[in-house]
Amino acid sequence: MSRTVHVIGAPMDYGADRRGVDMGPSAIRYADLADELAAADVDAVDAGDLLVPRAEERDPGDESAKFLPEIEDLCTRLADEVADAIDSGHTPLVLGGDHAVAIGSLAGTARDADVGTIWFDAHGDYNTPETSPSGNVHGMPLAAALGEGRFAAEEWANARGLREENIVYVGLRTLDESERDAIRDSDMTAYTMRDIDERGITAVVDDALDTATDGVDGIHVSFDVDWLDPDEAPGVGTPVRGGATYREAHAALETVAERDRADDILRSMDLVEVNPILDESNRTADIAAELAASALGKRIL
Ligand code: 5AB
Ligand code: MN
Ligand code: MN
Ligand code: MN
Repeated sequence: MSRTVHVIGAPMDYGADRRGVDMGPSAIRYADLADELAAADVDAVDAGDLLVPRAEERDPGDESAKFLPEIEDLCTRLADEVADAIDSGHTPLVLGGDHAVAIGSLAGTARDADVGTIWFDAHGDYNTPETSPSGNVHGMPLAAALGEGRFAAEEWANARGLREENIVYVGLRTLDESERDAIRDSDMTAYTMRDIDERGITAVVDDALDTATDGVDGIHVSFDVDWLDPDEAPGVGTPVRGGATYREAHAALETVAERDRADDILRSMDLVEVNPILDESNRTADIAAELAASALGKRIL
């Protein structure tokens, strides 16, 4: 039976300091996402973009978690749409927007199910309003989903069925001090770039899949394009050197697709942090569109 992918644009930049990431969904569609999905042999329904009021019309408010009420509004609607798509037997593909949109994706995908996640990112995204050095919520989505710190009181942000022991980072390469301690104290699993250097990307992702899928109904793949090396993907707001190569990124997601073919594990996915304003001729969006296809089963042969 063929898969139906439900594409949802979440053109939000409230969670990041840099304007432009709100144009991510357009850039990824412009990069022939539809053709890429067709090449992956899936049916795709494009549900269009969620409506997001311009950040210029709003006040950032609380400096420790900027635009949190606006983020709540968007993420609540996104969570409903993700949950509805899954109820209809579809696979939601959320196009960001900054990574704060994952609060909505996770809340939706883990509303009525036990869920694990693989977090492809240079960053840990595990700050709370109490620990964040920036107040930017795109550095907080995992803490929000797990109800850490002040997020305990933000029920909309908590992903009910998300299990900490099924959360796996792949390819971390920079953490804030407090994040490092919190990740060490948590039940999450973290593979850094160093693990990829030593063991190769497919072995690391295979282990990540074992952990993420253990005892759950399925997994959410959250893909922050700053996981890629900035030479490959320059269109991001928070670049960090030493990231995944073009082939490592494809191989990582092909490994996810291979497991999915065997065990039907892929429940939902984000592609976030594409900033076409900082990009070189839509290069980062091109890769993002291609990577969606790799995750959803596009094969060479
Ligand atoms: B991204 C930083 N840890 O909290 C913070 O791009 C960066 O979603 C967050 O991974 C990067 O501001 C968030 C310094
Ligand atoms: Mn991120
Ligand atoms: Mn990141
Ligand atoms: Mn970023």
